[in-house]
Order: sequence, then structure tokens, then C-alpha cells
Amino acid sequence: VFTLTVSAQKNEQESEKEKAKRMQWFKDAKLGIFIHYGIYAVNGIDESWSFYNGYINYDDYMKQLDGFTASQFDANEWASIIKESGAKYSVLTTKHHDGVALWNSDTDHYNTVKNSAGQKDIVTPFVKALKKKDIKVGLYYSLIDWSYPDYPGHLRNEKRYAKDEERWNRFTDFYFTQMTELSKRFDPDLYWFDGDWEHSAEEWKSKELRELMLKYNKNIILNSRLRGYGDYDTPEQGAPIKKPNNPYWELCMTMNDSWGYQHNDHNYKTPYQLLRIFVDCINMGGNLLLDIGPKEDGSIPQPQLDILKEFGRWTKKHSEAIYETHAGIDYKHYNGPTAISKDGETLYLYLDRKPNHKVLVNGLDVDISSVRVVGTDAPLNYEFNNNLLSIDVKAEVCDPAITVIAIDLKS
Ligand code: FHN
Repeated sequence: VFTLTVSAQKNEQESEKEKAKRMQWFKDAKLGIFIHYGIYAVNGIDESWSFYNGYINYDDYMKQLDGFTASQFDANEWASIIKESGAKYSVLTTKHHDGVALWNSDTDHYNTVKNSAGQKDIVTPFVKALKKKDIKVGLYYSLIDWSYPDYPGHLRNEKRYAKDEERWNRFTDFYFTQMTELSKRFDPDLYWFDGDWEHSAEEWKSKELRELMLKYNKNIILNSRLRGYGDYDTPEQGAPIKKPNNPYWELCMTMNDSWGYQHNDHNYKTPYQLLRIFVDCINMGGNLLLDIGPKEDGSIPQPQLDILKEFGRWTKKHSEAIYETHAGIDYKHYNGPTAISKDGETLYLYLDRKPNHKVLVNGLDVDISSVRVVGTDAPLNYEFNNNLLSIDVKAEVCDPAITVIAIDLKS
């Protein structure tokens, strides 16, 4: 049996075993869909950063509220598309750094219901639709709020780190209120914080926030962008992918070069490239959180739909080699990504290209019962001598993207 040691992070409140239990669905999920949806889709420009970096002035940026209709937004359709892709969870930007909430917040601040042309609440139907389809609900929330008057240095050329305790406390009260609303109204499975770099854990009151979120849902999962008070790491795209030390992690990644919808960005990775990255995450025991950026009207751009469709085809065919698997074996045994089934009885090899030679795995000290192609169950001819496994993989049994070979052990 291939064994694997998963050591959970130490946590004062709960044992490693309890944490492992709370994190189980996340660990097993492997694929999530990230959604950057907001008023920035109206002009098709960078989410929040476009005014922060001076590409557009703040007032013009906020004028996008007048163009944000969400007229084609259909949460059930989104949920179906997400489900079909094979994703087990989805994370929606309920509020990006621009401060515009996508739900009808009672706080005195921008939201799409009170302030946008379409007057739509996006979060309520989104959460409902996901829950109906048994997809775990993740809510992204930006700690930074470059629109909130009490957020230091938001727009008034004040010093960004200027200390003013009274104002800061007003801001943290405000953001705790919004977080409480999200918990009470939506009871999500996961929170995805962002923007923690502007302040310390103490300033964000991360510890108190964590406690508050756990009070509303003792099974809630928090990402790591809370300055040390999260459960799992969220490295951002970049090559090569570096496996974090935390056993719980997810790589977040764009399909093109933008998180939100940008009409000028046609620089899409191919489905094959994205699947290859997905497989790298699986190999390292992590998840992929693949991002889409819907248009202002709520429709998902065609190239993004095409990618999700190909993910759906591939994940459906290879589900046994994806969900609930553990990280694979060392590259010194097999020169490519691998994964191990939950029961430790099957080793999966992901084949990058149609091989023009035998597939070799060395140093396997096990008894093999069969070698087959996942999704077809075509048995493969192999030789296994002196711990060296040599598999004959004919082109006709290969998947158009990534082929998966299962090596079943004798139990
Ligand atoms: O600034 C944001 C960015 O716009 C985007 O939301 C990404 C997604 O991970 N997070 C921030 C940068 O780390």
C-alpha cells in the first residue's frame, strides 16, 4: 500500500484530527471555480486596480455602476456550468478592493442592489443555486476597501498607513458587520480573504474575525490571507508551481491574463495547458481554483465556457484519478505527475503526451494486479521485473488531452 503522511497544521483550539475532519471536503475537492464579477466588467478593465493605478480616475471607475445591469445573470445556469466542469466548490467575489458589495448589505456603503443600474443582488441567488446543486459555497471578501471613507488613505491622498485609531475602529466595525451579514445570510462553507498585505493581523483583528466566523459556522474554512489565521494556503499563479508547506492548499489561476472580464484580453491558455496545471496540483496534493470573469450582463465569455466544457469532459472520464486522491510519488520513480487513490491501492500516472516509447516506473516495491487506462478500462500489457515496470501504451487508447494509467496493487 502506498502510504502518505498528512500532518495538519497545529491549532490551539482543535486537534490535528479535528482539523483534518473539518478540511476533508476541501482536501478531496481538487477543483474549484473562482469568479471575479463586479462593476469592472462594464468597461472591461482591471478589477479595482485600474483606479488605484491611475488608469482611470475614481469617479469614472465608479460610473460603471450605471452600466452594471447583470441583465443576463442566471445563477442556476452558472451553477450548472460549474457542476458540469467537475468543480466541487466555487468562490465568488462578494466585494473586491473597490468596495462594491454584490449583496444588499445594510451597511451604508456601495452595493449593486442600491447603487447599480440593474439593482441586482448577485450573492443570494448564487449561494442558493450552488447549494441546490451540492456545490460548496466560497465567498471572496477583500479586507482592503479603497472606497470606504474610514479606510486609511483610500482616495484622499492621505498617507496609506496613517494612524487614526478612531477611524480605523470605525472601519473594522464596518467590515465585521459585513462579514456577520455574509455569515448570517449565506452560511457559506469557505471564506476567501484577500488584500491582507496592507495591514497587520493585529490591525485587521484577524484572530477576532476568525473566532467570529467559527462562531457562526464551526465547520467554516478560511483561506490563509488573514495573516496567520487561515486554514489553507492560496498561492497565486506563477511558474513553476511551488507546493506550500501547508498540507491544505489551492493554486488560484486565471484562464487568460485577467481575473475579471477584459474585452481586450484574448491571451487564453489552452485547455490542455490548464489541465496540465490541474494535474500538477493533484500530483502535489492540492486543488486548482480556476478563475472565470463574467461579462457585465452576467454571461460567461465563450472561450471560458469552452475551457470549462473540456474540463468537464476530462474530469468526468477520469474522476477516480482526481477526487479524494492523495499526492503522488516522487519524480525519481516516474518522470511525470502521479496520484494515489484514497485507499492506497492504486497509483495513477498522468501521461503528458502520447508516448512514443514504453512508459517506465522504477523502484516500485509492490505486487501489481493490473494496469489499465482510466475511463476506458482497456487493460494494458506490461512487464514488471526487478521493481521496474514497463507499460506498453498504444496511441489508440490515449486521451486527446491527458491520458491516465491506473496501476492496481494486489491487496
Ligand atoms: O488584487 C487582487 C487581484 O485583483 C485578484 O483578486 C487576486 C486573486 O487572487 N487577488 C489579489 C492579488 O493577490
